[in-house]
Amino acid sequence: MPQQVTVTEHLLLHQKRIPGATGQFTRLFNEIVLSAKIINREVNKAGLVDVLGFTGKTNVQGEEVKKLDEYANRILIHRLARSGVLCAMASEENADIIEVPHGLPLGDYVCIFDPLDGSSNIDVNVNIGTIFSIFKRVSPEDSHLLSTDVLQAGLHQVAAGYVLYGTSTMLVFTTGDGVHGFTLDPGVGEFLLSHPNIRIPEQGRVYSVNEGYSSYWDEPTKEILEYFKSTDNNRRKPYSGRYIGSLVADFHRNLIYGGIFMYPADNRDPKKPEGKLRLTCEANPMAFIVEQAGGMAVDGRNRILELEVENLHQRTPLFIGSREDVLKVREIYREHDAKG
Ligand code: AHM
Ligand code: MG
Repeated sequence: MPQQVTVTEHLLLHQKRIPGATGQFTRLFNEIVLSAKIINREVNKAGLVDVLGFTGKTNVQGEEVKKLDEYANRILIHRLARSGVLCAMASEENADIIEVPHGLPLGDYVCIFDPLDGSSNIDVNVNIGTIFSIFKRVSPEDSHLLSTDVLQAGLHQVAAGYVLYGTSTMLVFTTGDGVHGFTLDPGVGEFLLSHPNIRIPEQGRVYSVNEGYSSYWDEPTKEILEYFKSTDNNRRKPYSGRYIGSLVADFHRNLIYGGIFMYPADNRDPKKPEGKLRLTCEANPMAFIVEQAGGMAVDGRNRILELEVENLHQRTPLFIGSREDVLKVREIYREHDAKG
C-alpha cells in the first residue's frame, strides 16, 4: 500500500530535524493548509453560486477586485491572526501591514500572501492560486514590530509555497529543504505527498510570457524572445510558447516540465516600469521555490532573492525557471550592458 504521507506528517518529521523547534511553524502551516482547503471549496463552487463577478471596488493598485479574492483574503487573515504565532501579515489586497488584532496571542513569524492570484481567470474556469511567503521577525520578540521585520529580502524566507486550484488542487512548498508537492484528496480532505523532492529540468522547452506586450519591452527582452524562438539556441529548435496568464499555473507547469516564465519590465504604464508582478508576494516566494528545485530567478540582471525590499507593493521584472534558460537571460542582459 502506498505510504500516503499527509502534509502535517511531513511537517512533523521536518520539525523533528530542527533542534529547539517549538511547533510554532507547524501551527502556522496548519492554518495555511486549512485556509487553502476552505478557499478550494469556494473556488470549486464558483461556477455554481453567485460568487462570480466584480465587486465594483478596486484594490490598492487600482485593479478590479473580485469577490473570491476578497473571500480568500478574509479567510487567510482570519485564520492566520488566530494562529498565535504571527506578529504581522501582509497581503496583495491590503495597502499596509496587517497587525494581529489586539488581544490575540503573538509569535515571531511574518506571513505575506497573495490570497488569489490570477483572479482575471476566475470567471472562465481557468487555474488560479494562493501564494505565501514566511519570515521570522528580526527585531527582538518583546519590542515594537518594525517595518524591516516585514520588508526583508527574499533570501531570509524560512518557507514559501503556493496552492494551485486546478484539475486537482496542489500545495507545493519549501522550507529550505527541497520542494515538495502535495495533492488534495477531496475524499479524505487531506493534502497527500504526491511530488517529493521536485527538481526543475536544467533546461526547458517552454517559454511563458505575454508576448502581446512585446512592443513595450526593452531591447534585451526582445532579444531574449528571439533566442527562445530561434533554431539557433541551445536546443537547436524553437521553444514552445505556453501562457495561461496565471502565475501559479504557468510556474507550476514549468517547474515540472522545465521552462522559463517571464514578466519583463515594460514601458506601457509610466507608473509601473518594473512590470506587473510584486516582489514580496509573488516573485520572492516563487524564487525561493525555484532555487530549492535547482532553478533560478532574476530580474534580468540580479538574483530576485537578493533584491532590497523598499515597500510592500514594489514590482519587479521576473525571469524564472530552468537554470540554463535563466542563465541565458542574464547573459543577454550583460552583453547589452557591456555595449552600453
Ligand atoms: P493578479 O495578482 O492581479 O492576479 O495579477 C497577477 C497575474 C499573474 O498571475 C499573471 O502572471 C499575470 O498577472 C498576468 O498578467 P497579464 O495579463 O498582464 O499577462
Ligand atoms: Mg497576484
